[in-house]
Formats: sequence, C-alpha cells, structure tokens
Amino acid sequence: MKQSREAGNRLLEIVLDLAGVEGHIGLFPHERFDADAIGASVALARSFEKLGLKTSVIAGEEVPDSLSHLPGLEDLIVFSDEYDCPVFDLALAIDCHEAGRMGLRGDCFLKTPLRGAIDHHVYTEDLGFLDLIDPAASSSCELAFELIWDLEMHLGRPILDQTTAILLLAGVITDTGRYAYSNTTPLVLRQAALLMERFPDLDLAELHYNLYDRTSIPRLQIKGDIFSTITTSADGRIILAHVTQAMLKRRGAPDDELSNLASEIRAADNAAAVFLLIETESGDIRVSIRSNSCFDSAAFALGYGGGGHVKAAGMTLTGMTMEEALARMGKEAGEWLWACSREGGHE
Ligand SMILES: [Mn+2]
Repeated sequence: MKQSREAGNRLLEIVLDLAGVEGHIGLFPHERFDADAIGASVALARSFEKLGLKTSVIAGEEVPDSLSHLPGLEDLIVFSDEYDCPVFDLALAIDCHEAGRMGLRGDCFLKTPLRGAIDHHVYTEDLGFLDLIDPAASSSCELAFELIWDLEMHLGRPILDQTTAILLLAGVITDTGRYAYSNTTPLVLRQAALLMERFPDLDLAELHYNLYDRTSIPRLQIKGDIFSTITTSADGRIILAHVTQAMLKRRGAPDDELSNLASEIRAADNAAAVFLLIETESGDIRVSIRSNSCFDSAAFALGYGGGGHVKAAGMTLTGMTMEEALARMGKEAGEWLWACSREGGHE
C-alpha cells in the first residue's frame, strides 16, 4: 500500500512535468475492456487533457454494446495493424499491469520506455517505480479518482467534469457489484458522495440501469441456457457452468458481460467457488472464477497463466474440449477447496 502511494506521487509529478512540455500520454486498458478499465482510462485522459497534455486511449476493440451508453468514448483509438504506434512520453497500463493483458497492443505499449500502471489486480512480479497497483482498492477507477483529486488539490482548480464523474462511477459500481461486494469501503462511498454533490445533474439511477438492469431477449435467453448447464463438485461447493459458441449462436447473443453471470451463480447456498467456462470463437475456453470462501481465485488462475483478485479472477484454457475442461476444473477446484479448508482458511 505504501509502495503504491509512492508510485502515485511519482506519477503525479511526472504528469505535471509532462504537462509543462505538452507531453503525450498513451493509456492502455486491458483486453476486452470493462467499465472499470475504460472508465479509468478515459477519466484520466480527460483530466490530463485539461492540464494541456495530449492523450491517446488505445483500446483493443470497439466499445461493446453493453457499454455504449457511457459518455466520452468518442475519441478512443481502436488498435489495428494499421495504427502507427508512437513512442509516448509516458505509457500507462490501466486496470492491468502487463503487456500480456493487452493482446496485439502489447508491443505498442512496450515501445515507450517510460511506463507505469494503475491497477488493482493481484501481482506477483516486482513493481516498477510508476506502478500504482493496490489489490486492496475496489477498482482502478477508485485509484484514478484519487489521482485526479490530488491533481486538483495541487493545481487548485477543478479538473473533474460530469463525464469524468460518470466514467469513474461506472467503474466503481461494476467492480463493487453496485456497492455490494466486500471490496466496498467507506472511501468508495465517499467518492460517490463527492461526485454526486459536485454534479447534481448526474443521473445515478440511469447509470445503474444501463450498467445492470438493461438487457435484451437474447441475453435473457442465454442466461437461462447457461444456468441450466450448472453442475457441481465437492459436495455442491464448487459450481460449474458453461456456454459454447453453438449456444450463443442459437440465441444470437453477444458474449460480453457473461462473466457477470458467474457472480450471480456465486449467490447459490453453500457455493465456495463458481467456474463459468465460455468457449471463444477461436475454440479456446475463457474461464471466469468467483469465490466466497478460502478459495483464492487469483492463485488458481495464475496457475493457468491468468490472474485477477482473490474473489474474482479469470484465465484461458487452450487445447481442451469443453467436457475435458469442465471435468478438470471440477476436480482441481475440489482439491483446492479441500486444501484451503484444511489450512484453516477463513470460510
Ligand atoms: Mn477493475
């Protein structure tokens, strides 16, 4: 925590220095960005622009339909082979901290020698001096809020605007499950209160509706299909569910936002961990893990080259059929649960 605070101060200094020379900052949200990754990226970019900096938010894909309601996303650069990637004065990984989480944009990120990160995912490597990574933070937007707030304090003038406020709230709301998960702290509630006070026209109800309630018939149908695949292992404590490309095609349903369903399944009585397996177009299997108990989702995912948080993580399995993947996850997760319960891990 102390380390990340220091990295935050260093980031602030560098941003202010670069503002004096009209520097250019590149911001890189993780692949398949969510509201937190894109919200923090664009909120920071807008704030940096107000200091006179040039910014580029380089996304790995178009804005998915589920996030098209968010304001301020007009200037996103959607990366492709044709993009002439510059050397930025500073490149920031947002809601991730490794080029490996950026897909094809990884080389573009690494082209800039001065790099940092703003992230809240569990990390195992040594941190760089500009890596503001705090796994105790609810979201990257929480950390972005603090940075922007510090910039305002430093400059003595407002930088936040209503669009930035909505983007920050969107990230915090989704990553805390609407202020319901255990990562909800007094700090994030205070941040929300400050934003609401400052921007009385901000329509929080509409934002919640767009982020959580808005749906479509295909989405409802695929949700039902996925729920009906549920099986369990370890006496019902490990829950497995899956969706194949054929199931998605049958409903004409998009494959974004499906990991939210893993959180929903986690609410089942007695659930220790949920594994939602999603077949991708390339035939790989994307796994969303959500846990309640001593089960460390991030540690499990790391074993498969993935990562995340203790209670929510993800990874990708290759070279396996769905049946093989389900059998393997069910067995291994059962063993993990047994091991962590035996260690006296808090249930
Ligand atoms: Mn996040």
